[in-house]
Amino acid sequence: MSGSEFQTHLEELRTVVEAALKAELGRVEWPDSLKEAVEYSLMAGGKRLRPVLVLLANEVCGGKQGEAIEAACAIEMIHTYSLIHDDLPSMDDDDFRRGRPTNHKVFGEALAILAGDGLLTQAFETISSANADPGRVSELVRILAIAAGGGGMVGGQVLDLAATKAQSLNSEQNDSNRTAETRVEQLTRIHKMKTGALITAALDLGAVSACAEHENRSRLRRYGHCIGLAFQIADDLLDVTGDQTRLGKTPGRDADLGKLTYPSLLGIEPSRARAQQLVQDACDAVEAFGERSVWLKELARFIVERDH
Ligand code: GRG
Repeated sequence: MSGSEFQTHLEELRTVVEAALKAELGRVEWPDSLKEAVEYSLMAGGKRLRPVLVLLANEVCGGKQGEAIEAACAIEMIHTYSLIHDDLPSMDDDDFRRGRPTNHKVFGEALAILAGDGLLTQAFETISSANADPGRVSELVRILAIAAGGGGMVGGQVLDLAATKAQSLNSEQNDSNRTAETRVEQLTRIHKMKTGALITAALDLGAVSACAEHENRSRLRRYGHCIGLAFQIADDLLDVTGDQTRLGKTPGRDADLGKLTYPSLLGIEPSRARAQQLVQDACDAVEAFGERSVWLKELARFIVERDH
């Protein structure tokens, strides 16, 4: 399979996701202002990585796309809500996202918070109408809730905010008690929760949609764990080396906010090497799927080679 075949397949899956998200938004009866604010962020492009992972995991387990599409939409809704809230002045305070001004810059803070809330709750309505038997639907809901909640993304965000605050206090006091290795461990824990939990859940949702057996679910979760961390390292590297036009957001924010990042702790080249090793581990995790694992392997490589 060539790189262009992979890009074509990726584009096909993104088109399916875009159409399904648009249809979901079309169904809701919300105040116009809320719908406009939600549509502004949800339909602003983005790589659609998480829903594509749901569809690829479903595909590799021999499932039908129609049984995974609600889970794919739901996870993208959760992801978009997290970006809207993350950009708020009380969090990362960012002005630019997905190539346009952030939600609160256009609609104001109150509506941006409510747009996030609307997306979070809609995600659960959407996933609960998945085309599956009730036992499987409840498992899908459970996977998404655990990954998005306090033990996953929300908890990771809390730890990240606390670490950023501590980091700025420590640097003021020139506290060098903690070793780089301890900080890398701390950073890895934060990212496993903040970014990794949702990425791993995407794989599991796809597998459950396809009624995958226990071993295949474990393989996909292992793959998700590796690409989740690789994704975060790549994101940190892009913040140092990326270009605003391609990124669609402001580079250099991590340094401005005094955030712990892999390049600041390990250096640029060792961070790249770590990401490459994780990609290799991810590919090994799905080796047992044989030929069918090809798209997942390509996606793992794309995650670290991307420029946005
Ligand atoms: C506010 C509850 C709450 C959580 C926020 C994930 C997160 C938690 C915030 C995002 C902050 C951030 C920029 C993290 C770096 C990794 C990341 C999730 C990048 C954005 O995801 P992409 O690159 O974005 O998949 P697109 O726009 O392509 O969907």
